[in-house]
Amino acid sequence: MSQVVEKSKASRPRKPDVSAERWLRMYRQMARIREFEEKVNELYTSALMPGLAHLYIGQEAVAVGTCEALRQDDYITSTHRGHGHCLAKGASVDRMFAELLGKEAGYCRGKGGSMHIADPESGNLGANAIVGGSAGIATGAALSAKRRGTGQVVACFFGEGALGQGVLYEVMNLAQLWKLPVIYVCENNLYGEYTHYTEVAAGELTARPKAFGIQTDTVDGQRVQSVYEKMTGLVERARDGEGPAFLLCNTYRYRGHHVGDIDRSYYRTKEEEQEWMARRDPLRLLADWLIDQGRGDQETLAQIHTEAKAEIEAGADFALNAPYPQVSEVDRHVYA
Ligand SMILES: Cc1ncc(C[n+]2csc(CCOP(=O)(O)OP(=O)(O)O)c2C)c(N)n1
Repeated sequence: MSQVVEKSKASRPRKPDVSAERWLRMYRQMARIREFEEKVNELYTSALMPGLAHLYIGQEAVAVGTCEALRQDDYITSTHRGHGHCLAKGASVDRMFAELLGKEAGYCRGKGGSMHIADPESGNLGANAIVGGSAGIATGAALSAKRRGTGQVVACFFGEGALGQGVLYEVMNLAQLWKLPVIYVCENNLYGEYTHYTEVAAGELTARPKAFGIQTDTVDGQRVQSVYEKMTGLVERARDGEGPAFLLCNTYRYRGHHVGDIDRSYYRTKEEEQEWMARRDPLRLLADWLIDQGRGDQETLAQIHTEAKAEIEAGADFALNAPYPQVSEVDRHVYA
């Protein structure tokens, strides 16, 4: 048995050999998420969308780098800031917009909204409005995959704010004891609502999973290459039965905590925002690298953006023109 593990470790490539086509696909996915979120903001500010949304703009590389390293039948769990995770795992733009606009064609027939998008077909076990709430679901799914022997891996997304929730420590403990195939993907975008994380989290964030002996790594969450490469290794390791991992992704949300959080001057400066957007933009960083490496050119990248924008516009039009559910089914599919 140990020989098998040794062999798999030895043959595991340090860096995946990634084709230009694959990097361009990641660029496309990030562009789709960016355009989707811009459209959500537009719909909200035009009073066409009910409820609120927590935009993922700025963090695209984390969702895309993670989901690209997964198989179609692997699972993810998501958060209140979940549109990027859902799209990266394969959700349909049409059905997502329909859900956000309360239409029958939505993932929850229009009854869940932005924070309740689940898509079993693409392995998305659901967004979750409860901070830290998906950690138990992700770890349970990993236990199930292990017991069924399917080789599936689970990526559990959460913000650094979720490290204030006790459930994370309960599940990390069991995941390590039982060597479950789950990767805890912590997106540190510096703020939980309107508070810098250093005001509420004592010590190092990575000291927490390390205390359980969990394999822990930190990456630049603005570089999709780093997220993808690190995730690929962690996923292979989990699939080989070597247990859970924790990946801290350092990132930044460009916009407010939610679409209504416009004046942010009381908790962060404009200079800070501009610095991240100008120097640390995930799309820009990948574009520059692709061009530098001769794996893409301006024209191709511009074309990808145009196509992404057209797809998003068509999806929003579909949803705006789609029917609402019948009034008679107001309490159907509603469990609580
Ligand atoms: C259990 C729980 N407590 C409080 C909230 C209110 N709340 C919503 S989002 C949020 C901040 C979460 O910060 P973080 O986990 O870092 O994610 P981010 O919003 O930065 O993506 C809070 C406190 C909640 N939804 N659930």
